[in-house]
Amino acid sequence: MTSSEELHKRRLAAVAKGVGSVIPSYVASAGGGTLTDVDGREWIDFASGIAVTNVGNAAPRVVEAVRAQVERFTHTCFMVAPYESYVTVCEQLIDLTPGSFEKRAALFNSGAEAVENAVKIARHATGRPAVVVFDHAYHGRTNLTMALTAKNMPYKHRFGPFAPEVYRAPMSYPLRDGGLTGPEAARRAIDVIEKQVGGSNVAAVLIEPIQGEGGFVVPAPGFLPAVAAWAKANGAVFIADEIQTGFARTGQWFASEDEGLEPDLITTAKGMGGGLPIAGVVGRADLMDAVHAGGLGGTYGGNPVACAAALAAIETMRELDLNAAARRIGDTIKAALADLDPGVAEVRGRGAMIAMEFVIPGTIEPDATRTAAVSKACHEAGLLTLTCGTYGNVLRFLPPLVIPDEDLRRGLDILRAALLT
Ligand code: PLZ
Repeated sequence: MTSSEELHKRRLAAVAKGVGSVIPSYVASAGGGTLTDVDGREWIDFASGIAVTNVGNAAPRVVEAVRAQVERFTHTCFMVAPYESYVTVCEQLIDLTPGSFEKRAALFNSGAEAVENAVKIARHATGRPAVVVFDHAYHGRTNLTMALTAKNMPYKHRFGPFAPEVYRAPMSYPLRDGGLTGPEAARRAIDVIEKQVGGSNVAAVLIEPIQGEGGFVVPAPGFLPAVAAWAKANGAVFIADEIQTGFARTGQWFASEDEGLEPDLITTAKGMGGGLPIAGVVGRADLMDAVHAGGLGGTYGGNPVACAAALAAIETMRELDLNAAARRIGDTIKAALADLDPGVAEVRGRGAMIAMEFVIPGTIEPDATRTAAVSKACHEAGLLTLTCGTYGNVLRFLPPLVIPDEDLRRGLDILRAALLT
């Protein structure tokens, strides 16, 4: 097999520099808890391809469903000649998402595309222009979703001008907002919205129930319900971006469930497809059906191979009770990191979406240097970890939900050793 070093040389001459990679190794195969690179080195997977392979890589049911579908047909375009699996995936989205009201769903290819479509639907249904997003938010890299995303480097730098009518409100970030309660933080955000945007101009309030790229920020209890209630009272569509949190990642089908939220619309992607690209928007039928026929779509949205994979992934989550698995993984990680070092301000998250935030000891000043050093030490010892956060000072753990206990514990041993470096 060609070595990683050789492949890297070829890559430098062929792949645009703007596309980065976390590790310098090239993958040969991957399973439920580990990746093996072309040099035969094994990596414990605490990344899941950024919260995608919740059911593991090459999950048996997904492989079988994809193989069977590819043999039948690979693409007709649902807008041209429809097929059953698209309808079934929409039915599953309707069943699995919170909200007892009548729902409809539509399928797309990527998270960013789902977010763009949710905004299109909200604007169309309300006839209003403004979209409210939050500090530290991440919603994608397309033009509209760059505008919705908070962080300049690397996502937005010199890529403007951005789409208009996007307004940013302060987030509830318990470690960094002086300990505001959820309702207090919501009041602060609502003040900004009312004074700077005006309730009657707001088409949608868009928020990640637990922020992903922004630093695994878990808002204080009561924040999300208060923001959702404000949206409802003001005729704005409340959209939960569950692209990273969804599909059993946080120990529930959707993180919104933890605070009893019933978002008007939910965006999904990542874990939904068991590794194949598929995304969805699901929510209130009156909003979804407000759009004229032909107003939503795309060549590949809900591609039959991706739909087959999604149905197999959902079946796997049900059969293996991956919600319970996510909660167990979270408990194990939190227990392993309980005796904190003074440079770790917080271990937070829910289910198998856990992170630690590094600060200069005795302060809450972000320590991105130490975060990068610990992450690098993990990589050198064969543990694949990711960083995140507005300040680059958060190390996050997103293992596949099927990770064998032994791999999880080996990974945590590596992490604990890396913390000593
Ligand atoms: N919304 C909440 O987490 C994708 C981005 C990685 P796409 N997060 C990983 C990167 O650096 O590009 C994400 C997300 C939330 C939307 C998205 C966008 O999903 O499938 O990457 O378009």
